[in-house]
This record gives sequence, structure tokens and C-alpha cells, in this order.
Amino acid sequence: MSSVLSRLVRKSAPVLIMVATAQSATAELTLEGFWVRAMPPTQTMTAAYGRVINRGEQSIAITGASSAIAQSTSLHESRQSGDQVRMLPMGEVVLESGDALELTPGGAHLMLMGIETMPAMASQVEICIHSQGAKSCTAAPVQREAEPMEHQHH
Ligand SMILES: [Cu+2]
Repeated sequence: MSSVLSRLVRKSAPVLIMVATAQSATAELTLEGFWVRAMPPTQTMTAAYGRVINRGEQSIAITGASSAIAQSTSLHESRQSGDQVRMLPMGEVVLESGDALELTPGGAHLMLMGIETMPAMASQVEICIHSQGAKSCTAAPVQREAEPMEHQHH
């Protein structure tokens, strides 16, 4: 994981420099339906899911992500390789106007690593997605599954 992280850090550096000198209007992303997977308190990693939407008129590049509970937060994708599903850091994601990035269990997700205190079930965790000069944040509930479990069918 550490080599993956250092690669991400190195890759993001030129992007940050470019943003600092650009004077364009800030582009904001909309975050919808975000939730964080509940994990046992002994774990130091979890994942967050939801939908990142570009409702603006211009394309927006996602430059990173963050959460106060985790030392590092990054976009991962899941790739099937043989019998295994592997997680890989996503390359730069650019959302065109009207596009959405779906983060779902088994697919792309936000990986939260280096968590000292795992958040409790039903608590709220702030999740932020960074784009050019802007940061979109949302309060994501901590839960076990995508939908509240229903057992109406027997
Ligand atoms: Cu992952």
C-alpha cells in the first residue's frame, strides 16, 4: 500500500501547482447518498460509497478526497483478475458536464485508510471530494449495507 500511496502523492503534485496558478471559476461537485461501511473497531480501513455528480457546465477533474477520520482517502476501483477482485487506485477522473461517478460496493469506492478510531454504527462521517480549487463535503452515515436491511419476504 505504501508504494501505491507515494505514487498517488507524486502524481497529484503537478495538479496542485496548476490549480494554484489558474484563476478560473471554482467548479463544484455534488455529493449524493454517501455512506460509510461500518467495520469492527479493530479495523483501520473502511470504504465509502455514493454518487459524485457534475451539475456544472464545464468538465471537472477530481483531484483527491479526504475525511477527518482517515489519514488517507483515495478513489479505488475494483478489477476482477481470475478468481480475485483487486483494488487499484483510480487514475485521474474527469467528469463532463452532467456526468456522475457511482461509487458502489464491488465497484469504484472511496478507500479510507489509517483510521485510528473506527466510527460507530449510525454516526456521521464527513467525506470530501476535491476538485480544481474546490472541495465538496457531505455527512455520510455509517451503516453495514447499502440499504437498511428489510426482511419482509420469507
Ligand atoms: Cu479499496
